[in-house]
Amino acid sequence: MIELYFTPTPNGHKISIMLEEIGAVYRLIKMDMLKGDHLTAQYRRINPNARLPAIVDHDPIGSGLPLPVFESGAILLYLAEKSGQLLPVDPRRRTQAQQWLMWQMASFGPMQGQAHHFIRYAPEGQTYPVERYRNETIRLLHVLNGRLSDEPYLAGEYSIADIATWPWARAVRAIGLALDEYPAVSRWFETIGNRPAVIAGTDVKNPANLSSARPILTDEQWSNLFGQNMLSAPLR
Ligand SMILES: N[C@@H](CCC(=O)N[C@@H](CS)C(=O)NCC(=O)O)C(=O)O
Repeated sequence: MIELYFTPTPNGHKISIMLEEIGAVYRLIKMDMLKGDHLTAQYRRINPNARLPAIVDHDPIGSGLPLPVFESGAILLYLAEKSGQLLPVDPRRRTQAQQWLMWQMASFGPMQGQAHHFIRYAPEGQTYPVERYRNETIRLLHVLNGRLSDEPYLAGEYSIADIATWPWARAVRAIGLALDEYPAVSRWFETIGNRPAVIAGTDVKNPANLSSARPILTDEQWSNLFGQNMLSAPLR
């Protein structure tokens, strides 16, 4: 059995989709970031970086003690290796899947994540970071559209690279961008969105908030999301 420490964000949905795709037996543990569930000493033993998602596999690859895994890209690679699914066998395709997974983890997710932060959460009026990260997200959507104009999926066949990227493509609407302007992305987005495992991993069990409205947070909620000064505290 796998425990999934989860919040319904793009990074969380990568893993709920993957677990549904491979037919894993899992228990979803809902974490409330606004309450600081991810900052507790108990959770930081699973993910010392105090971010979501993370998993604990109680029947791990290679047997032995329960295995915690954090970083959504590492979790996808782990589950692909364990299940023997969704990472191409062909070495060229496998490298492409890993390459696009790293692209999502290093660029499409983090740059867009900063765009969400400055557009929806940070004090208003900061035009430089808003433009910087929105433009970078637009540039990355063009990169994605180029790749998907040449191939049906990022590694030619459906893989963990698509699972990592799809929830972030879905999230662009919350920062005022539309996929219609990227025809190859739109085609790919719709095809993947119709997969039963993707529907089960997202809208049915764990709906995301894709609204572009600015959330109103209390000081405590803000501190739990962005303050993070307790990270310097020792584990108890
Ligand atoms: N690179 C990490 C990013 C994880 C991440 O930033 N998760 C967000 C939720 S999507 C989070 O935990 N935010 C809480 C915070 O920043 O305190 C991954 O892909 O797992």
